[in-house]
Amino acid sequence: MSPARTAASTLITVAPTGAESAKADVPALPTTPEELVETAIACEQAGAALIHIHVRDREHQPTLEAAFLEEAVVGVREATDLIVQLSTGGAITDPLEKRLTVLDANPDSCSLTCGTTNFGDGVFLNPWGFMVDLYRQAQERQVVPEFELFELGHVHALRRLIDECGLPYGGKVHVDFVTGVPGAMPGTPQALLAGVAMLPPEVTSWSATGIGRAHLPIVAAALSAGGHLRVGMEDNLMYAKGRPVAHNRELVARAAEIATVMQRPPMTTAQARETLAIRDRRTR
Ligand code: KMH
Ligand code: ZN
Repeated sequence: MSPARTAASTLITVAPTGAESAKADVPALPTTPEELVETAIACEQAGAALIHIHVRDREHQPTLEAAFLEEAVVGVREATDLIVQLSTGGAITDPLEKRLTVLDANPDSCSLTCGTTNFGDGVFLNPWGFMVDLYRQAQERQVVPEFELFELGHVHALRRLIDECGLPYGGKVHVDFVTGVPGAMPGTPQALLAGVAMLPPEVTSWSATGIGRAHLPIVAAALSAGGHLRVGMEDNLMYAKGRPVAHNRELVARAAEIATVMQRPPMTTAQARETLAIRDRRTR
């Protein structure tokens, strides 16, 4: 995509929970429906416009069961104007068939990872057939995908996906670089910029996140290069050296502050909905 299309404001996504950390180890992780909604409200007030959701069951374990997903979508949608994005990645142990059922919960957006990748000691599976099935389902249901890119090869796979399946619902193509996962693309400005340079011209916006200690360098690099931001406890549990994150709001507020200093203040939810061409499913 061309630098001329750099946005004047910053889309801040919050990914508050993820599937990897245990509530027992990280009590501040929002895992109940009440905690998720409280987090969503606080993060919207702090500058987030999109929430990337993984849900937990009553034992705080990651789940893709429909009732929990629907409860989260309805709860956040009723309480905020955030774009509600459900993870279709789930946990690395989730079967592909189960991950394909996520769109039944009627989200505004869904993640769509553009290929298989190392994921720490495990493997995050995203075979081509799964990507195509999920993409076609999103197109049919008018759900806007966020293409997750963990590897430079995923950028090339996105090219193939667009060639084979066309554009998403709404015509906008938004991608998110997930950098710093052990074994995947490193969380460095150099790797991020290499990915940005490879983006197909159909891409209309991109964001980036850095896992763990890559968090702040990637915030700075993405803002400098005209990108948007994803922050949250799915990706980073430390606010600073020796100081755990107490609430997702802190990460959103800091990202909003840095973006404002960089003259690209946080996007409103209305601007974000327009930027990503989100179909309005709000009921309030
Ligand atoms: N939890 C990871 C295995 C996504 O949400 O789509 C996958 C992930 C990506 O978090
Ligand atoms: Zn996720």
